[in-house]
Amino acid sequence: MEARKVKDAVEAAAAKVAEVFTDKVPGAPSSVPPPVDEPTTPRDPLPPKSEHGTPENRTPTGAENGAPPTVNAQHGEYLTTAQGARLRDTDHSLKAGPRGPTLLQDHHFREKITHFDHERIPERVVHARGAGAHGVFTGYGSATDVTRAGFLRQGKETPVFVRFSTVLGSRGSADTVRDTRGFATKFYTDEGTFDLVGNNIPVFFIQDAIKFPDIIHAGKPHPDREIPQAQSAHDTFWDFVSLHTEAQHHTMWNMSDRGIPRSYRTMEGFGVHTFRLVNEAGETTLAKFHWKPKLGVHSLTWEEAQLASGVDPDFHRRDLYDAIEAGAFPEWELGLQLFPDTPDETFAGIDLLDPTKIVPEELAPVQAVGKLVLNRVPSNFFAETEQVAFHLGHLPPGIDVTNDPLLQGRLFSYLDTQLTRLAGPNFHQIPINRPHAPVNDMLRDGFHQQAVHAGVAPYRPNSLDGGNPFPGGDDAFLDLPVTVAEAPKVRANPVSFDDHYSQVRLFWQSMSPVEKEHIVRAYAFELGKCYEQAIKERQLRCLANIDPVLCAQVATSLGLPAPEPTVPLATVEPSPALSQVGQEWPPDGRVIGIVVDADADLSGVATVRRDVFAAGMVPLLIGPHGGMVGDLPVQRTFATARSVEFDALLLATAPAPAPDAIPARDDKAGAPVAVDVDPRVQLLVDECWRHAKAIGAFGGGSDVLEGAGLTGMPGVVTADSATAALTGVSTLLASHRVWERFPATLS
Ligand code: HDE
Repeated sequence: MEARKVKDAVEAAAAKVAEVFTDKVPGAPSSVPPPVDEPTTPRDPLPPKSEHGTPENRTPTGAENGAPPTVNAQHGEYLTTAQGARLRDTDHSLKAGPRGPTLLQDHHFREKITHFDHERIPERVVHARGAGAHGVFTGYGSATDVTRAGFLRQGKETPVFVRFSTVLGSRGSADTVRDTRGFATKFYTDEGTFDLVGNNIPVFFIQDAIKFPDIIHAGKPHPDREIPQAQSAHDTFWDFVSLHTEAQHHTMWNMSDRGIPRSYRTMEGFGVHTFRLVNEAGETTLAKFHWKPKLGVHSLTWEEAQLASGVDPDFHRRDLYDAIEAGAFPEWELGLQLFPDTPDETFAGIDLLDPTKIVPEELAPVQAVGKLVLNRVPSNFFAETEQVAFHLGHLPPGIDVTNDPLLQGRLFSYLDTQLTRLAGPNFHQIPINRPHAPVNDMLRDGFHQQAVHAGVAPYRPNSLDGGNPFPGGDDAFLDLPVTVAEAPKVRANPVSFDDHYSQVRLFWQSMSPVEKEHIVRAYAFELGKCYEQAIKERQLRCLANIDPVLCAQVATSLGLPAPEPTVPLATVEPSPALSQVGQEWPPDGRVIGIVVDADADLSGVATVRRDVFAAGMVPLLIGPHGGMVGDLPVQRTFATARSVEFDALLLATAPAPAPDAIPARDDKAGAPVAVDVDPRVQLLVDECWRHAKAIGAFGGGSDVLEGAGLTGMPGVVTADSATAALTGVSTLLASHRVWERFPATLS
């Protein structure tokens, strides 16, 4: 039959069905016309949000057999099956009559549902919750004396993909829980991919990888009821860390403000282990990797973290992407602490193979060797952030491993875990994992093989493929001929690993009074959530070995006696670099909430808005309703705004309560107290005050602060002009918070 006739026949059949069944049989094809704005013929797709693309693909895609390279769907005109056949209808399954059963022969139905049924892959066993971004790394050239790694050469630019994560929570858990954060970076270097798989905390809970299942089983939800989600505040976690006391150092970092970062952009990153660098001359140096955020280290308050978990569980993810889209590209410097490669692998008495120890920066300064800028949001979460696969064994020439027993175990685990998670050995061919260096391996076949390999001799030696490929060459990775001590096989740690308390005390002693208060409260909260008395008492015994004041404070909060130390308290030299209080930082990407309504000085607001943008910050106007106030767009309303998303608050008005506003409180007689400012704005001010944020007001906004009794208080600016109010608030923002507002009884 000619094409035209087939088409006519199909249309006639469809008309017949419609004529027979429409409006006569319940469930018959609808005669209701589609909504007017649904396009009925192909048209150009909406422009993409920004120019996105996956890293350049250097490995075969299958294009060599004449097929177009695999690209994202939903660009073309017509819907097709996975086989490229055009589809006429994707809204109704093929049935024996409109009320009949679905026919097994409906390939499109089966293909669509089957694919959907298999959309999910196992989430990561740890670090399941994460957010990624693309960027570029530029070397400073300052590391060329110690490593031959080409990506660290001066001015060399290398594309990167970074994934930040929490550790304990499931994929859908909240971002702001108290936890360690992952900071994993994939450098697509010309010499092969380098994965720096670090955390925002420089030490780890365990000294030997064989304990990893134990700490993770203890931290994950209880196996019977699967609660609590993404929390360490429960019995099994504290049971383990109080028994396995090498975990105490990492645990205190978690209890400090480092456990609740303000943003991924304000986190430090650490490679944790000591690595071995090799230069062109073959000389080796031991090194620890550090990421230093341009915006400084900054954390949430515990109350903010809890609020954010409810009002915006995607708080960190949103912050990262909003900042990139606003052009406030997150930046870090990569730094190295360098140590001579001596046979005992220690520095200043610190065992460099012990991953529960830091080397204070005051003893070994962090030397900047390059800059990382994140400048592109992924196009597709699953394809990139979910499928990215990191591995410590992905090392370029010039960087090698040490015998740290935690690192050694990780070298096994990361490859192993991808085999299940990404379903087979070819995960390196997934676009986000493809190296940018040319690949010429002899790996063949396996599930999900994407490459169409040419040649007949994927083995060595061979003569059939001309002997190719040949190993070696000047640029090849060299396994360093490091001497391995002649020693008996044992299941044991070096004696130097036995000190579990001195560096915890060093961390505690390095904190400012405010940070110490926060640590005490975190222990009090977490242990207060435990049920077992024996666990609380055991953890108090650990705290007694760290610091008697800390122990006494936590004990009081738990209503238990403070025990005596069982080991002598270490004498330590505090490391000021560990505190996040006392420095000033640039305001890039900080968010200023501005409360407006029609009565505000709108030209002043417009000026402030422009100046906030000009300073590289983000203004968000908070109005009584959506849409516009005057000529100004409102981004948040009194109903949608919550204090956590603002780093500082500016009040341009004193908005009257909405007619249905619930009075803030009753007087003793039960009569509502007169409320003359919208209670939601009062709540905003109250929370910003409690969370030690800068608050400014001009025009009518000053009345709100006056009414709240805040005029003249620390970190509160009332000014005649909008510009003066902004200047005052911006100055305060540089220190991140108005620290003196927190009570500080500890020194
Ligand atoms: Fe991991 N870790 N880890 N880890 N880790 C994983 O690998 C593991 C450790 C870290 O965004 C898993 O691909 C063992 C330290 C990050 O995709 C798994 C041990 C540090 C990420 C694994 C450790 C990390 C992971 C799960 C003890 C900081 C997220 C999924 C020896 C230096 C990477 C995956 C991403 C992920 C094993 C300890 C950082 C199971 C056995 C120490 C940032 O392979």
